[in-house]
Amino acid sequence: GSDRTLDRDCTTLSRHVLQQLQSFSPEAQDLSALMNRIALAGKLVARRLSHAGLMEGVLGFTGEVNVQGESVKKMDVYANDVFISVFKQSGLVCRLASEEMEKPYYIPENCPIGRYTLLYDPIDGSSNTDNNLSLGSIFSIRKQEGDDVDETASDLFTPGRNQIAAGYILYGPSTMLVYTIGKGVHSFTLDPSLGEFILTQENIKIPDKGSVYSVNEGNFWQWDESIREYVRYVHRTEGYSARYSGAMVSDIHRVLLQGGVFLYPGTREKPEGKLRLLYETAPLAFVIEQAGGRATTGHMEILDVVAKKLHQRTPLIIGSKQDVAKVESFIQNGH
Ligand code: P6P
Repeated sequence: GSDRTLDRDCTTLSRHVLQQLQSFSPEAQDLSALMNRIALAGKLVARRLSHAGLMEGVLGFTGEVNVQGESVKKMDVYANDVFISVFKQSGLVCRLASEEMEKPYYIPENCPIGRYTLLYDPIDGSSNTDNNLSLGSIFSIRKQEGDDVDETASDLFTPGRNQIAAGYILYGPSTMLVYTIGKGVHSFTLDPSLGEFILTQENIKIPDKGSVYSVNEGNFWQWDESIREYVRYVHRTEGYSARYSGAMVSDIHRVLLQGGVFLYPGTREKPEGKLRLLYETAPLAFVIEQAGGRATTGHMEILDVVAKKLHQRTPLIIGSKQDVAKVESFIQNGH
């Protein structure tokens, strides 16, 4: 009846977090407030993206190159600043680390009491901005250990299992937010008329096996032979489809819902691959593991990898248990 849908429409993200934790402890309130801030950042980015083609200065490049040597799009800069502004007022976060910043951004008024660190990729797949294709933001929240007075952020160099929250925002035909705080994976859809993310699906479970493999086959000759052998295997095996969008948030969201596997393997030129551990592969691994899937470098679980540098890369094989195991079997036994 209407009260059920009304109840669902009132299941906002912040309320859902408190429901998940069945607690109103200070930590639970913190987490609820943090997720509410992520939602606000997502709304601000979504709004900008929906006007991208209509406003001056949104599309295209800034003419700069970021710390990764990649040309910076105006949307990258805008989205990066959105997260900083949103978390500045939060009082909760002392540091923000992102793909767009060489060093973490410290919020002095929140430090050192700021109990949390936000690690994020503000716009993942920014090459899709100018052609109106889907893209995403990826976030990871960790507790701050110690007061990091030397600003080395070395307390971040611990396994991804230490994340307390992680997820992504998918800017697609609708804007969705998918998150976990270690109690399953839940999705919310932005209702622009309400300006709220409304609960769409609780406790999402990834199928144990899927029919989609998602990898950039343009890199075929850059890969190890074992990855080429895996791709030859799916080419000759009935029932596999290739899907690759250029924005892994979209590709991994599809894998979460339909099953299958997304890969970004190492290449000759980049043996550790292209994706970043702390704010890309680790948060996505947390989500997929919580949904019953797996995420590995090919040799170890992503969530066990300990970063030595802020922008450390890892190869990524992520998705349904059986599909990830199939890729591993080629890497580990060469068949
Ligand atoms: P390639 C986007 O830049 C990104 O980080 C992922 O979202 C995407 O899957 C991948 O890189 C695309 O990289 O080398 O396949 O074009």
